Amino acid sequence: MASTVIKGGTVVTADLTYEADVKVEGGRIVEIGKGLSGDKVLDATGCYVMPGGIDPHVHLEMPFMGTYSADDFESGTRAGLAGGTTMVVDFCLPSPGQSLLDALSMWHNKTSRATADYSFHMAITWWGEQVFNDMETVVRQKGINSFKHFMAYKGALMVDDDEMFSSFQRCAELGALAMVHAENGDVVAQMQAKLLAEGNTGPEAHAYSRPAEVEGEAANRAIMIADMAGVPLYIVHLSCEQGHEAVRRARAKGMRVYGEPLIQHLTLDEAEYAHPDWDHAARRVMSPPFRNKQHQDSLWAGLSSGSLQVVATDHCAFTTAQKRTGYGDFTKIPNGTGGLEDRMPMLWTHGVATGRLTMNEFVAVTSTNIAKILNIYPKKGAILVGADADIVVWDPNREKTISAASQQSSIDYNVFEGQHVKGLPRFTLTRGHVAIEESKVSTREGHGAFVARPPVTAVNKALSTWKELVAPRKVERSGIPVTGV
Ligand code: DUC
Ligand code: ZN
Ligand code: ZN
Ligand code: ZN
Repeated sequence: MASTVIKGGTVVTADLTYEADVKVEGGRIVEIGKGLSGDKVLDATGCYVMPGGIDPHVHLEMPFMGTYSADDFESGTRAGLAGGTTMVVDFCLPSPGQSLLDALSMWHNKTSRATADYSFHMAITWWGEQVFNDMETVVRQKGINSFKHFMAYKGALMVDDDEMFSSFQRCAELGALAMVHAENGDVVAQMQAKLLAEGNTGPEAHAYSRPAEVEGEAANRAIMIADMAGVPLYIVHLSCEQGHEAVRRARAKGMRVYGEPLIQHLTLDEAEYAHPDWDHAARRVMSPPFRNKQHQDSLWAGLSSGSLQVVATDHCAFTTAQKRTGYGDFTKIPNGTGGLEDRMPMLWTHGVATGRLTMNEFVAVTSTNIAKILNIYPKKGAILVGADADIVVWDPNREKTISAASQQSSIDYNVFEGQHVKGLPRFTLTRGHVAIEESKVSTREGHGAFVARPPVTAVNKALSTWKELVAPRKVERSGIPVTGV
């Protein structure tokens, strides 16, 4: 079997920085040390050799708001690789009444051209005995250990508290992680109606309809419900101070609660929606919306202090033509922005180069932390002998200006257009295959494989002792209350 040696670089992991060569064979790391030789040599002089990024939050070819997100598993994973991301986790969304297993085979059918590894979270979009039963099969036989719940998108994907509590308890029994999109969908729906009635039809009204309080309330509610169910909770696209505070408080009490900011919320703000060009503003419509600097500072602080663990993208790209279907009614603008190619260069530029994050923290929040949370460490997220050779050779001096004209994503714009980034992959390897070499893209369609994730055993027990206390606390009484005393 031919071997490849990544030579002369500095290995950077979530906890160590050291000089070493890394030898890859058969898709795995087989040796780490000085002076290694192999059939092929990749020059990593001046570069950092890091675990490939994992983006745990993407929507590829997803049916949503009357259309499909524009990047599929081919263009999406290719965009990821170009930016140093070697694995993505997509969301399988059953339609109401559909079995989880049916939906899962539909999702697997989309992946034949994936160029990098992928996995799925399962969404709970309705509740019933079949869902309850399917969840066990999904965890025990299908390699999926996480279930996402939409607290927003009323009348479509949203579940209510009753359904969410049932599902959370089932997750706890099965050793699965509960995930939430935390926004109060009832409040959003009222605000949308009110804004439209007052003649606010433009994309700025999208942001007005989803203030930070809507997210903070839902995050707090989900955390309390997760605690009562005894399940670890992961809050996707956490965008505001209120949500972050809720996570911080829960963690301080001993709960396993995780928060995932997006690179978009860290680097773009609400002023985008005030842009005079309708297209410009609509292209940035996503949920939750971009926020102000106070929220951004809170998210950055969470990443450096460890109260927030993961940076993702929620990559859900729509073309300008798709966005325009919402002209005249902001509630019909397909929600979503891209970011797969730009997450790591933007985070490096705005995080590491500015001193907000160390290189090791960069690796932790782009790869290692989520590999641990999703129970795929150290197959993924590690530079260790035996780990998959998903590696990015990061050149801190390579620079570019982000532009739709040169991106991999199939949409016609980029929300980071014009941003200058310094810090880019020199090479990206997906299980040993060199998919990116400087600007040359040599991805292989179909190379990507499904990554199965075994159940986890962690539970939240900090506050949820109520379950054990119910029986012994029952008070026996005789007689019936007398009224009118
Ligand atoms: N938010 C988005 O902006 N797009 C996809 C789904 C979501 O929650
Ligand atoms: Zn969401
Ligand atoms: Zn513009
Ligand atoms: Zn999403």
